[in-house]
Amino acid sequence: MYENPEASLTPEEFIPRLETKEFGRAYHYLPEVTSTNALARSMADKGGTAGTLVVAETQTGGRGRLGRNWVSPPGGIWLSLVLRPPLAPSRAPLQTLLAAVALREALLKGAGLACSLKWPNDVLCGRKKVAGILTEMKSAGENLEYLVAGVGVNANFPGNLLPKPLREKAGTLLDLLGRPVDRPGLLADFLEIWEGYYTRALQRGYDQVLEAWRQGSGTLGKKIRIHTTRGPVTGRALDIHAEGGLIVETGPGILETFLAGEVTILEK
Ligand code: BT5
Repeated sequence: MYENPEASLTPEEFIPRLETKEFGRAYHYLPEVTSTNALARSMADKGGTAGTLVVAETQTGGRGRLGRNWVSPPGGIWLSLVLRPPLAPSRAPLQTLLAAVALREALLKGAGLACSLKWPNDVLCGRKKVAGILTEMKSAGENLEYLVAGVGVNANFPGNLLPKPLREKAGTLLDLLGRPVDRPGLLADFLEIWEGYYTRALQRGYDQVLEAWRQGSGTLGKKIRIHTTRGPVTGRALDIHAEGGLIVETGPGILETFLAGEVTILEK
């Protein structure tokens, strides 16, 4: 059994590191939970404030998009943050990009890893996915009541704890670095950078997020296949749209914007 030698994410070890104003200030740490997103949503339903953070050491029913499963052994960073941005529900995908940009920056700062972003919600190091984001929301008509941003980072566990079929595509920070990362420090940095992007986006709009996403992207410029509800479509990923969709040239001079879907990159 792999023993984890580094600091834990208990409030005692984490809170002294936190320098945010709101993000993570209501901190709920659990050794085990079904899904931090499910718990954060129920807290938000009961009035949980913006910035409420749920972190678990392990999840027994971690969720990906579209009902998929997220494998969450101990040693990862499994978190969900409650947000209440003044944003039309149709623009909620921007919050996924915003969290991805902040996580990429935190990984560079805290672990020295230059990762790339894969639309819409993946963080890759090399060709392996080390983190994923699941943004869920509750809206009341034209208004967003709350949004729960769930982030899973494969931090301090070896990749062989993941099921075999996942190992080719999934990586962990421990395997990449050959040593554990400082999880409380990385989480505190991430929240600080995330809050910075979030606050600026609310004040001045999302241009800075889109620009940082373009710079960190490993998707733009590539030939891709996008799996959508109407089947697979092939083309070249050209740009990110102002509301977070992916603009793809699907034929000579034909540009289509996709708001959701699963992307496979077809070239190196
Ligand atoms: C995601 O979904 O990438 C979103 C993952 C969000 C997880 C966090 S953990 C904290 C919070 N609470 C939750 O319950 N969820 C969030 P998607 O793009 O659908 O990718 C899911 C797919 O990634 C699965 O179908 C697997 O193929 C693969 N996968 C599962 N576990 C993985 C892992 N630990 N690392 C890399 N890939 C994984």
